[in-house]
Parts: sequence; C-alpha cells; structure tokens
Amino acid sequence: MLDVRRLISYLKPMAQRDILIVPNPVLKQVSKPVEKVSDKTRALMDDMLETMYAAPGIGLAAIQVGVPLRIIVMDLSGQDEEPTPRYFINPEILEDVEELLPWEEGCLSVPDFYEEVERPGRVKIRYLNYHGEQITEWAEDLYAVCIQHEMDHLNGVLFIDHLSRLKRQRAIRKVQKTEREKALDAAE
Ligand code: K2U
Ligand code: ZN
Repeated sequence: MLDVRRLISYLKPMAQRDILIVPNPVLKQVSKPVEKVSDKTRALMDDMLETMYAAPGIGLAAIQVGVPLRIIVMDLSGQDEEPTPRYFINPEILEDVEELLPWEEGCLSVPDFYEEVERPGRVKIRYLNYHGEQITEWAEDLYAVCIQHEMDHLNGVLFIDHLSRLKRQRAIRKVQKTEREKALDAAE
C-alpha cells in the first residue's frame, strides 16, 4: 500500500522558516558559495520563497533564515501581476555605474524601520539560476536596489550599516522594544 504521506511529502515539501531579527549575530556572518546546485538547494529556495511571500517581502537571503549559503530569492511583480519568482545562486556584481539611486529601504530582519539608502542605479550581475545555469544581465531601478540589498546580506551587511551610528542604534533599539512588547503580549 503506497504511503500517501510519503507521496505528499514528495509533492509539496515546502515549509515556512523563521526570519532572524537584529541584533542576531548570525546575520553578520559571511555566507559561503553553493558548491553544487542540487534538489536540496532547490528545496531550500522553495522554502525561502514561501517564507518571503508570507512575510510579505520582495526579496530574501538564505542567511535571514539562518542558512549561511550565497542564495537569494526575489519577486518584484506587483500585487495584481502574475508572481515572477527569481532565484540567485552565488551572485556576483561584475560592473556598476557611478549614478546613485536613493531608495527608502526596509528589511525583514529589521522590521518596521525604513530609511533612505543610496546605491548604484544599475549593476551587471552574474549568477546561477534555479537549475544551476549561468545568467549574466543588467539590473536597474528596484531590481538593482533589491539585489544589492540582498547581496549585502550574503556579506553580513544590513541596510542599517549604511546609516549613521545614531540611526543604526535607534533602529536596533526600536526593533528590540517591539520584539519585547510582542513577547509580553504573547505571554498574557
Ligand atoms: O532583505 C530583505 O529583508 C528583503 C527586503 C528587500 C528590499 C529591501 C529594500 C528595498 C527593496 C527590497 C524586503 O522585501 S523589505 C520589505 C519591502 C517590501 C516591498 C518593497 C520594499 C521593501
Ligand atoms: Zn534585508
């Protein structure tokens, strides 16, 4: 008799994972390259995408769910557009432009804090896709902002690290206060 549970686990093994929040030291780790793109890599990316959609967010780096591998998922499609998931394994920035693009950034690991950050408005990137094929392309506007934000995560850098010390400390204190209040509410 076929074990239906095993069949279901094969068909849809996706699962949401917890997103690490500042000042968790794991977020400061430098992530390691993926040596071989496998079904295990794809299962992780499926989980990351499900976690990102549930947050909700438009990008997520593996370190944000505690996995120190150079993997990013992203979906820049609008609310009323078809979902367009993108997968980036071992992404590299090959070229960028001098023109800087200011953007009010947020981060799922720094909840409810937004500040303007300036980054190059266009970057040439090279990465492996979901199937391990090499892709080289230019990213601009929100795509450029998001991929640079996520690649910072792979190097243990958060967007608040681009701010002044005062603003960074204020962000961390605000997140810690909110997390304490959430814990107290949950305990009541
Ligand atoms: O790294 C993350 O936490 C994902 C960010 C990606 C992002 C940061 C800055 C600018 C664009 C994207 C989260 O998706 S932050 C939440 C968010 C959602 C929609 C638009 C912008 C930011
Ligand atoms: Zn982030």
